[in-house]
Amino acid sequence: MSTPYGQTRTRVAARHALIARDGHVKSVVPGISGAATVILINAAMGANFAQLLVTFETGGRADFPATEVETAGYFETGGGVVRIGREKAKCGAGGFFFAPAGAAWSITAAKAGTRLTLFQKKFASLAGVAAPAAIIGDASDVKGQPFLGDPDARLQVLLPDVPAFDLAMNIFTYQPGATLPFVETHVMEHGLLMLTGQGVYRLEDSWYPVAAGDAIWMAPYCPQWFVAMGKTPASYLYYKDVNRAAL
Ligand code: UGY
Ligand code: MN
Repeated sequence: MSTPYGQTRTRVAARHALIARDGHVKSVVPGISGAATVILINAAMGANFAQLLVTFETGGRADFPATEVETAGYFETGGGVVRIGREKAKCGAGGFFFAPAGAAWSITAAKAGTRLTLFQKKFASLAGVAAPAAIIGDASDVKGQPFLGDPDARLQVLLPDVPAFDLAMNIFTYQPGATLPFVETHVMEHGLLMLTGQGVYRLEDSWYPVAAGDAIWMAPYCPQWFVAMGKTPASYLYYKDVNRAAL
């Protein structure tokens, strides 16, 4: 059933947001052409990063110059050719990449209908640690590990979990009925895209029914919890800032 006229599940609060597909409005983003781009989360919302959803047409492309911004990307559907500096590889659905700050990157030969999520932030370097290198990979090569011992809630950590990286991009997959084991409250910020299935997300003191296609922003210290519901597994892709000093 379509959303009743004049209504939406979208809610933008001061420290969290749920963005349902029905409210998407395109932006023109320099560097992206032949695509519909929606800036789902950014500083205008209160976030310290940006989350973009790019849906390519045939011949669409992305060309980003080398700047202080780093980008993690995930192909939900379709695919294309990813170039980061001298690295080049074809990505299909489930493909992902990390373009470090200081490296130009592009996507060409995107298949029509390709859905790509981008997470972008300004890189925070760490004294004495070499900056992270470019990565192009595929989520099917990353084994899901039981989350805090629960085999029904599995986490795929797509980028190396080492101090050089100041961001993480993970996929969390829950069997129906599985939950985050407790209400997390942490300094790390999240941007999230529901990939499959459905469930209920607790954000601060509100509980939201969520399903594939929904995006969520959680500010630092936003209390958060999830339960997967329905008859199929629920999964989400998410961003997290990591590995930097408290002060
Ligand atoms: O990595 C995390 O903080 C993750 N457990 N949070 C979440 O799924 N909301
Ligand atoms: Mn969390």
